[in-house]
Amino acid sequence: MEKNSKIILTIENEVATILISNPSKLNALSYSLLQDLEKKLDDLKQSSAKLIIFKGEGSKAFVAGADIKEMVSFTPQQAYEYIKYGQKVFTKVSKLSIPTIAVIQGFALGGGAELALACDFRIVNSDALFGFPEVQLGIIPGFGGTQRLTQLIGYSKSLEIILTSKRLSGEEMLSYGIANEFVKNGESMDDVIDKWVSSILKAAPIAVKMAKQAVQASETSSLESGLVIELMCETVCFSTSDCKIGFESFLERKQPEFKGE
Ligand code: DAK
Repeated sequence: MEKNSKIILTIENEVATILISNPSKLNALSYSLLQDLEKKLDDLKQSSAKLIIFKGEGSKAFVAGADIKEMVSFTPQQAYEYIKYGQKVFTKVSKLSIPTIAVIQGFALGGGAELALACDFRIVNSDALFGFPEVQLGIIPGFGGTQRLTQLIGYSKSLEIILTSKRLSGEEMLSYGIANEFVKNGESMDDVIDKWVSSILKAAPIAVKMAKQAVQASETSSLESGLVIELMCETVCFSTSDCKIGFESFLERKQPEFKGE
């Protein structure tokens, strides 16, 4: 493990965990922390990980936003560069070829909410508090929040959350369609995560990547182009050994053991 790194990457049983570890500032994101995050994302490309979990250190916060102390003295030019860089890193998160899950306990505010939105799935507990305080600071969400939240839940609900700076509880995140799963009091977050992990790891790895790529194409393509991308992704799947294994296992009534090729 690197000394003084605030982004801790571990890989175990094909599952990578990225821990944002800046607890004295409720895991706030500084510029150097974003650089470290980008480096860890690049390292992951060479790894055997099939799924990535993003977590914040401690139970009080996932990430309480961009580091306000750092931003306070930014000139407009520095703000522009910082936003561009933050958008680039979060786009890297969203474009990872393998599935990503944000586990939210405590605050996910501003840049923290945006990091969670750059992930594919959000699992939250009853302590989760999600929101965009930016307009109360005289700014707007700058790391993709205005776009990703709107793509996820639609114009009016997204604008409501951004203009009112309301904090959504875990249960409300579920009802707004922001969370995929709400872990009730008394339920184990680890058990819920294990369930997600084991069902995704059971699937054919190349099919998982192709499915993610095809679904993502729907956000940026016309239906016509999206269907072409789906066709190409499906054709890739049909060329894999795992496709044969999947079909044969079904016909032989046994569990497939995929090889990832
Ligand atoms: N930045 C820096 N430090 C933070 C922080 C943050 N976002 N959030 C918390 N901390 C620090 C606090 O300053 C405090 O440090 P010390 O005073 O102990 O040194 C420590 O974490 C513990 O926080 P509190 O004492 O405040 O803890 P409480 O439980 O009382 O309150 C809180 C928790 C999350 C409600 C509160 O800390 C809070 O309101 N924090 C700020 C949340 C926030 O506004 N987040 C959004 C930040 S804006 C852009 C770039 C990016 C973006 C936009 C534009 N440009 C370059 C222009 C994105 C913007 C954001 O994310």
